[in-house]
Amino acid sequence: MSQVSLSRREALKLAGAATVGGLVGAMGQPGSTSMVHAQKDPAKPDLVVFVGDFYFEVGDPDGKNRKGKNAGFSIPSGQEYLVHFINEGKVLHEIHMGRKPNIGKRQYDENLFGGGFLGLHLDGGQAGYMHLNLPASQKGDWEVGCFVVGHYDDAKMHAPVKVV
Ligand SMILES: [Cu+2]
Repeated sequence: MSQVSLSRREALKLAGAATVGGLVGAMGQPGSTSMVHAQKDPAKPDLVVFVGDFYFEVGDPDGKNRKGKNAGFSIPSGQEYLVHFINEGKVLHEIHMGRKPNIGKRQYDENLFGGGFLGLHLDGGQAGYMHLNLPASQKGDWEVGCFVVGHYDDAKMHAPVKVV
């Protein structure tokens, strides 16, 4: 009897080691299809937003099929949503989301993210991801805007965002 339980424990131990080994193996191969991501795969963003001088514009990942400069976009609530922002412009831009723009403070008085996260800064040519999971309480009309001095007010660098 004790012989049987020992064998069973040994078998479980071996199975556990195999699982851990498998995970380490997958994590150790950046770029491979088996790479383990925390959540979403950056190679498959839900939305691509091109940022430029001075606009936000949705398009296909290859840059085609543009939806119009500062035409805006929607973000579904209640689910993970990965947005790839690509600054194709020459200068630094900020990506803030909220409403009630406050030019003096260079941020939105009402922040879509609740205030803990103000925005993403991308130098010309840089790209970054925002991994969102907005609660249903944030449904409604918002805005994306850039608060680099002169961009929001003078260059009108802002676009409507609808959380649905
Ligand atoms: Cu800007």
